[in-house]
Amino acid sequence: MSSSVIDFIATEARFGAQNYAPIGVVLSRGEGVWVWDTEGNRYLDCLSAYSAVSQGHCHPKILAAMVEQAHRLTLTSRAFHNDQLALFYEEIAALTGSHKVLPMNSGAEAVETAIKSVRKWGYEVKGVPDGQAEIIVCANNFHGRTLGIVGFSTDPETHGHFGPFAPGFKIIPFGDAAALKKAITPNTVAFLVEPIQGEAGVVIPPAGYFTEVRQLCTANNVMLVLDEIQTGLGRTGKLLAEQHEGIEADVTLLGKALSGGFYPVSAVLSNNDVLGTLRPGQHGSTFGGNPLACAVARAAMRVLVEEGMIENAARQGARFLEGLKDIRANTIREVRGRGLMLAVELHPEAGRARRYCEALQGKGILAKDTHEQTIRIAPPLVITSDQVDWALERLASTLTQDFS
Ligand code: IF1
Repeated sequence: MSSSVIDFIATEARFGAQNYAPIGVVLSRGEGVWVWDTEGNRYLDCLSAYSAVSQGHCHPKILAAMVEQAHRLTLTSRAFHNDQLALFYEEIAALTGSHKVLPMNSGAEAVETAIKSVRKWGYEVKGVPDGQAEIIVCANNFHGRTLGIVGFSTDPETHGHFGPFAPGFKIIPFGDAAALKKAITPNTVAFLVEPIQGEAGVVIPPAGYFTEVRQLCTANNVMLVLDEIQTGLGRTGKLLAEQHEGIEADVTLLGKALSGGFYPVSAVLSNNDVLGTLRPGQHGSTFGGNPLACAVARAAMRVLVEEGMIENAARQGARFLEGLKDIRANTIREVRGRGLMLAVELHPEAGRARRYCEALQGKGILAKDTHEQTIRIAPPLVITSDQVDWALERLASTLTQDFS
């Protein structure tokens, strides 16, 4: 590594909390599917900032919208109206078929907002005794890093030594509708779940699972809250992952690509009166729904649709998945994916996925491992067939490499 790269990394090590262990690359520029490091080396980004840069790095139309709005008005607080929020509401509601919207900033804030809202709905509409609301979640979930959320994580790395935690959460296996049926009680207000478990390693539930989940939630007056913060906005080849299952959530959470990677923007979307239970002064955020966030999100949603990124994700995702499945390598235990949300799980004896990610970096691909044995593959939704084939060549040569 040249001295400038080591300086950046050494300085981060000197001053920064060590809550990440990044791959050894210092990025300085991004455009579309490509990013460049400070040495001028080019990489195909197969992480997309965990699906926040789905529209491609530095999308010119989102940038233009951000600059134009930044010259005019960035933040007013919600103490006053602004001329972007209503337009954002109209456009996100039309796009997703939602009736009520609550804008926040990070994904975790959207999740926390949903938890507060469904509890409030439980007490004030469903009639659950105060303080006894139960929310069902799945093992191996990932919904963010706030204290409330890590309290119902099953990953010791995520919740270890952060207690004590809030009560009122039940954990069941993902993909098991019978377990959900058994866990529901009269005090259950919601089932919070990812349509596909991302951090767990792109875990796709059995066909028909969400049809049963939808029926169980409806029959028991339980709100189905789908965390589409990673799966949403085209990542799986449809606008929302729920569409693969032909169901509709009661509450949908969006984040990440809602801003195309330009700005933290998240939203809680509801098709019923869950959000209607909130009264002025009962929830809020300094930056939630600010004009800059709304202008950026409007442009991010517009280019996603107008430039056919969702359809491209379906097309290129199918190509990518087939190409990964064609790789003959005894290191591969399983290849999984839907749209451009893909993962390669390695056999334990193949060694840690991190080593393969480091080898991929040397071949011009940036990918991230998850839970030791799995390599996630999630390029921007603008990827072309040639770029998919380019990436597959390098993945094949890396995965057939013997790291013993
Ligand atoms: C990190 C993971 C992915 C999410 C889902 C809510 C959130 C996330 C389904 C919270 C965020 C990020 C967080 C980031 C890495 C990344 C991640 F590895 F942590 F688990 F994508 F899989 N729901 N995921 O995936 O959104 O508050 O971050 O805006 O914490 O390292 P956020």
